[in-house]
Amino acid sequence: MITCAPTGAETAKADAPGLPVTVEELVRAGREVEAAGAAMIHVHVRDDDAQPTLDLGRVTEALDGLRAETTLVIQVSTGGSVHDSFADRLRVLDAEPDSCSVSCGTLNFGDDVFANPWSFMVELYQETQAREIVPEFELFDLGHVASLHRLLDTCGEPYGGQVHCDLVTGVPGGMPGTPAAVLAAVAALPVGATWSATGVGRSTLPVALTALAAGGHLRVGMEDVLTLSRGVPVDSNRQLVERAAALARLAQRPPMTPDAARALLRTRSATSPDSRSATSPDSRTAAGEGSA
Ligand code: KMH
Ligand code: ZN
Repeated sequence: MITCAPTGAETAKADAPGLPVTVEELVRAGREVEAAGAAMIHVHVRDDDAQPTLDLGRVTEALDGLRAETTLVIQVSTGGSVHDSFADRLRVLDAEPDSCSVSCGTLNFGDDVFANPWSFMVELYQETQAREIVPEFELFDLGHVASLHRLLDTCGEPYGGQVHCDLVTGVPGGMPGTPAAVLAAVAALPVGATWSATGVGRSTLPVALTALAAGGHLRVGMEDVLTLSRGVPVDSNRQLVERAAALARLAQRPPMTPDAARALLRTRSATSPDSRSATSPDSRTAAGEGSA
C-alpha cells in the first residue's frame, strides 16, 4: 500500500512550487498519484494564503473534491501544524474521513514541539472509535510504540479491528531514518499490526527499501521529502509515487489498489464481506506481507 502525503504543514509554496496548496491542486495531485499507484492520501490543507489551516470548511471541500475525482482512501491529518490547538485538531473528524492520523506521543519537531499528551491521544482515539474512522498510529519514536500499546490496552481495539501504524522516521527530534531504527520499531509493534514507513528528507530511500524488505507498506510525498536526489528538486508528488511504485514492483510487491487498501484497513467503506474475511488476522501469514 502506497500512501501519498502530498502537502504537509511545514513547507512554503515559495520553496516548492509543485506543492499542492489549493483544493484544485490537491485534487489534481490525488488523481495523478492514484494513477501512479497510490492507494491512500494523507491530507493537510492550506488557506487562501497557502498557510496551513484546519478550517473545517476547507478540509471538507478538499475531501469532497478527492472523493469526487479519485477512489483513494482518504486520511485526514489530525496533527496539523505544531501551532494548532487540540480543539481544532479534533474538529477535522467532522469531515468524516475514512482514516485519520493519531500521533502517539510528543516530540521535539525541529525547533518546535509537536504536542500529543496522553489525554489528547485518548480523546482523539476514542473519537475515532465512536465515529468509525480507522486510525493510523503515527510513531515518530520507539517510546511512541510503547504509548500505542498503552492506548490499545486502555481503550481497546480500533474501529474495524486492524491496528495500522506509520513509522515516521528522520524528523529532527524523532527516531532516525535508518534500517536499524525501523526494524527496532517493527519488532515492538503489537502482534498483527500492519505498518508503513516514511523517511523524512534523505532517509526516504533507505527507509522505503527497508520497509519493502521487511513486509511494510510505503508512505511518500512532498510532506516528507523535497528532493529526488542531492540538488534535484521534486516537481510533483507523482514523481515520488512513481518511484515508490517502481521500487515496490522491483521488490515483487506491486502497489495495492485503493479497494484492496480499504479491505486491509477495514475502513467503513470496505463493503465487501469477502474482502474483510480475506484480510482477517487469522488468514494472514504475517502482517504486511503481499502487496506494498
Ligand atoms: N505537521 C506535523 C506537526 C500528522 O499529520 O498527523 C504533524 C504531522 C502528523 O504531520
Ligand atoms: Zn501529516
